[in-house]
Order: sequence, then C-alpha cells, then structure tokens
Amino acid sequence: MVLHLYIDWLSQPCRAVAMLLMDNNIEHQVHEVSFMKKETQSAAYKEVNPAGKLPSIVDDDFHLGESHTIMRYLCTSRNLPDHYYPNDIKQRAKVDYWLDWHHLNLRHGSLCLIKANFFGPIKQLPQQTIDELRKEGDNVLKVALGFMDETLGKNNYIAGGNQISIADIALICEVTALPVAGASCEDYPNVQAWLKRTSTEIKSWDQVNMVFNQLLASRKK
Ligand SMILES: N[C@@H](CCC(=O)N[C@@H](CS)C(=O)NCC(=O)O)C(=O)O
Repeated sequence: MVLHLYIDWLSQPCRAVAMLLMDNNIEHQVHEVSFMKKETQSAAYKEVNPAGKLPSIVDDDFHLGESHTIMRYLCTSRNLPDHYYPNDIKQRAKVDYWLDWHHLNLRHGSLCLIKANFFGPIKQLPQQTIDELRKEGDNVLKVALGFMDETLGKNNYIAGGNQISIADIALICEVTALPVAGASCEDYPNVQAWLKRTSTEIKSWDQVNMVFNQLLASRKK
C-alpha cells in the first residue's frame, strides 16, 4: 500500500522528510495540513497523529510522527543507501548525535526567533515575551551555528563521512528557515559552504522548497 505523508510545506521537519522520500523515489501520497490554520489540532488530524504535530506518515496501518524517527524508519524499512543512516554502529551514533543535538540547539534557537519575529506580530505577543524569546534565540543560535561551523571546518558533512546523511537533511532544512527567524548564517563560512554543497546534492531541493521560497519572496517585498 502507498505510504501517506502528512505535511505543511512551510515546516522544516516536514520538508526534511519529503526530501528523503522524493530523493529515493519512495511512492507516497501527500496530505497537506496547515499548522497556521491550526488544522493540526483538528479531531481528524489527531486520528492520524494524536500529538497534533507535523510531519506524520501512515505506512499500511502504522502511524508515525517525529521527523527524525520517520527518517530513521524510512532508511531501515526501505533499505535506503547506507550513507543516509549508516549501519556501522559508530557512524550511526554520529548521525544520531546530530539529530538529537538539533532539537535543543539549532532548532530551539531558530524557533525562539521565529516565534518572536514572525509569529510575534501576527499573534500580537506581549513585547516582554518577544524580548525574552529574542534573547534566548540569539544566544542559543550563536552557539549552535558556531559549533556547526567549527565541525564543518573539519568535515564536509555534519556527521562526518563522505556523503549526505539524514542529519544533514534535518539541519539544512532548519538553516533555510533562518531568514523567517530574522537571522542568517552569513557569519559562518563553513555552514554556508555546506549549505551550498549539500543543497545541490538533494535532487528534490527546489521542488520541496517551492512553497517555502514563495513565502520568503513575499516577505522581501
Ligand atoms: N520534533 C518534531 C517537531 C514537529 C513540529 O514542531 N511541527 C510543527 C510544524 S514545524 C507543528 O506541527 N506544529 C503544529 C502545532 O503545534 O499545532 C519533529 O521533528 O517532527
């Protein structure tokens, strides 16, 4: 049976899962769910994912959320090329390290700034909340991007190795969201070089980012 993918193209974790599926020609049916319209909180969507979060997949009758978990599941269930999620225990642990690191570092910093600078005005958040989110986001992001830059000064790929892994895919989608957060990676040359190199290796890059790029373009006007 075809795999069902529930996504919002604006979401970083959703785009990461879509890239892995599309680059590996895994047949799937897309169901668009808008988190901005709070469709993630509907009773119908909670039947798919009780946590009310995107992305989710349904594979036969198996329901799964959390982008990193979904990507690991796809790598093992579809026997994807080893470089995405290596069989070697130590190389795999490195990929897991960066996936775990992602949530409380790069993503945490990026989300604080997205909440402050993108959703702050839309949701009319109190100025004190915006200021606190900005302070936390700026501090966390500076350390996170600095650490990535140092690592990418030594390795071409974030978890080492000589080909892209699912850790690169998760992190690169987060880095592309920085303009929405009012941030950038321009002070981090190794991150920029990695972004350029890795994005050209992801075949579905333009297709998956199309809707998100339209949002970025509309904000520049
Ligand atoms: N740790 C989760 C994060 C998922 C997440 O935060 N998804 C957001 C979109 S980027 C969402 O579904 N928000 C909807 C909501 O909270 O109602 C993952 O990697 O999948």
